[in-house]
Amino acid sequence: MGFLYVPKGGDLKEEKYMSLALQLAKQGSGWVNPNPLVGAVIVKNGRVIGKGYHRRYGDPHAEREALANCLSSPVGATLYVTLTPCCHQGKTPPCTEAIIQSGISRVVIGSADPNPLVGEKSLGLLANHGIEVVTGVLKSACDAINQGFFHYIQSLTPYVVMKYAMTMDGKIATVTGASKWITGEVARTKVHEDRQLYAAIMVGIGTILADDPSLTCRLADAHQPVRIICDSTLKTPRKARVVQTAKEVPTIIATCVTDRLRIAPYLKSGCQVVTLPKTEQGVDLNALMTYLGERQIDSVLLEGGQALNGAALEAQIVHRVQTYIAPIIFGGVTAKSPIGGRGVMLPSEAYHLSKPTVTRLGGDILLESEVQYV
Ligand code: AOF
Ligand code: ZN
Repeated sequence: MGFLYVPKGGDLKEEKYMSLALQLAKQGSGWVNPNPLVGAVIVKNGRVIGKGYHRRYGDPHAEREALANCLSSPVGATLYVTLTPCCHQGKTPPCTEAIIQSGISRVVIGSADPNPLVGEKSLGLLANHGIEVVTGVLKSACDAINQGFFHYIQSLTPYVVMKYAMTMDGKIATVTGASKWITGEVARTKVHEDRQLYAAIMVGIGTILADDPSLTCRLADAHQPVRIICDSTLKTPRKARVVQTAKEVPTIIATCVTDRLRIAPYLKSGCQVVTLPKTEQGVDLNALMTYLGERQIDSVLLEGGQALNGAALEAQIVHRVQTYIAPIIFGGVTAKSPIGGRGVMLPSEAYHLSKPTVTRLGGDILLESEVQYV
């Protein structure tokens, strides 16, 4: 039996169940990294008999959860799953094995899993056992929730989202450096909610010195991302909030300093310090991304100021930009704009961004787009 490829605008019934699987998948947000978000629904005779999702890193996969939750026998049922079921032995046994053993006769898939251990192998395995396989149902929506995973599993470096809030005249602070607040409450709440979706939040030393932020997600029961501070000359004050709370929330200081005596007090406070090569702009950000990838940090929310944002774009580590725009104007020649660095010389040399989306958040606007490096 072969695979069927469902083009855009497919079967509405199939999409309804996939949509339910997608909603389930999202419930794992923030807890599954560096694994993908995955949801599964088992349907028999037009009734949902089992639901499941990947809850936490290391926990059973969505398919096994859905099978374990089945209210009646899954023999002859259809499994709707947002990502290709795995066929490898990871922290958990292969899902294809569980599916084959369960007697499920049809598997409907959303996204393809780019994990080299999975790929299309699972499709063949299922088909060889007489299971009908359909792929690509609600593919774009299923892909959208795992952009970070797709990038990480192929490059083994984190997916980086650069986020900043600016006025309508493109300023991130006034001429005095004051920046609280630019956007309104609705947008700021979204930023807090979003923080828990990432494995890490990253800022530069400039932000630590100017704002002394705590960089936590203040929602109840939220997953706390690792905090990363790019501080090439190790100027982070020992009294900074991030240092004071380093025993509660993991904190990595990325520096170019090698002097153990200077590093020791930070280690004592509970910070982790990584010494990396230096570039013209400070810490070598590509080396930092490789290091973070090795530590299984699959996604980073870059909440940098002008300097770090500029360096990050120049190092080509940024994959997506989130620009919050507030309908206010600061003016002032020296008031900062979001991206520093050298900048480009000609409009034709601009960084290009694609697939923009616009969301209204209270009185503000969120413009998001993917960076295209040439
Ligand atoms: C699935 N269903 O719910 C998830 C999948 O180390 P493990 O065992 O957790 O395996 C991780 C890999 O399995 C991950 O990189 C991705 O390819 C796949 N995740 N697959 O069938 C799931 N979370
Ligand atoms: Zn699996």
